[in-house]
Amino acid sequence: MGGFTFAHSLIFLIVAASTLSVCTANKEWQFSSRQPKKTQGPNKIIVGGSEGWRFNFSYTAWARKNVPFYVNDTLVFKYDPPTADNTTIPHSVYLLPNLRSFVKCNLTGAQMLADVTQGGGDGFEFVLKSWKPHYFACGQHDGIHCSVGQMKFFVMPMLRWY
Ligand SMILES: *[C@@H]1O[C@H](CO)[C@@H](O)[C@H](O)[C@H]1NC(C)=O
Ligand SMILES: *[C@@H]1O[C@H](CO)[C@@H](O)[C@H](O)[C@H]1NC(C)=O
Ligand SMILES: *[C@@H]1O[C@H](CO)[C@@H](O)[C@H](O)[C@H]1NC(C)=O
Ligand SMILES: *[C@@H]1O[C@H](CO)[C@@H](O)[C@H](O)[C@H]1NC(C)=O
Ligand SMILES: [Cu+2]
Repeated sequence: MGGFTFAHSLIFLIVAASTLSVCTANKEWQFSSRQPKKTQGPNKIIVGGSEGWRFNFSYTAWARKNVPFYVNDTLVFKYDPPTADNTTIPHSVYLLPNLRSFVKCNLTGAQMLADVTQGGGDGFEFVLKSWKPHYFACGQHDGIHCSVGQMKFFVMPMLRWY
């Protein structure tokens, strides 16, 4: 029984030591992976969450809460297509050329990504393909949805660390 105790103490020490080092390694991994957020593969992000793409919701605040965005993430814009009885407010998705146009909600020179019909069903999907600022806005009513309706936001996608 004397050998038993010694062997077990030794095993206990080894097990305790290795558990401790695993814990330490784990903590270090968690710490180093916190910034930037390390997630598996590209994400699909619904713009506005459960609010979707609508008038009177602050997408600037939404985008700020949802950073970081990554290259190859997909943004999903969900909005009702026009109906025959005109009960929906039609929306669209534009990419504005620069910060100045974004601030002023100036749609001249903007690129239409999705028209009023494309937000239905599973929504309109846009993949963030490049590492540059993307300025999004609704193009309806000459920029009124963008300015008064707050239907604008920008994202600067980061490169994901695999
Ligand atoms: C937007 O919000 C304002 C102020 O709360 C409200 O008066 C207006 O009816 C809203 N417009 C739409 C289209 O929801
Ligand atoms: C819906 O809007 C269209 C175009 O503005 C108009 O021609 C049509 O009469 C409207 N329908 C109803 C039911 O108000
Ligand atoms: C809107 O943008 C266009 C193209 O960038 C520019 O030529 C025009 O001057 C701008 N308009 C205003 C009111 O800033
Ligand atoms: C984005 O996806 C493409 C195609 O799958 C891939 O070639 C590229 O390396 C990805 N870029 C980043 C930054 O993850
Ligand atoms: Cu709109």
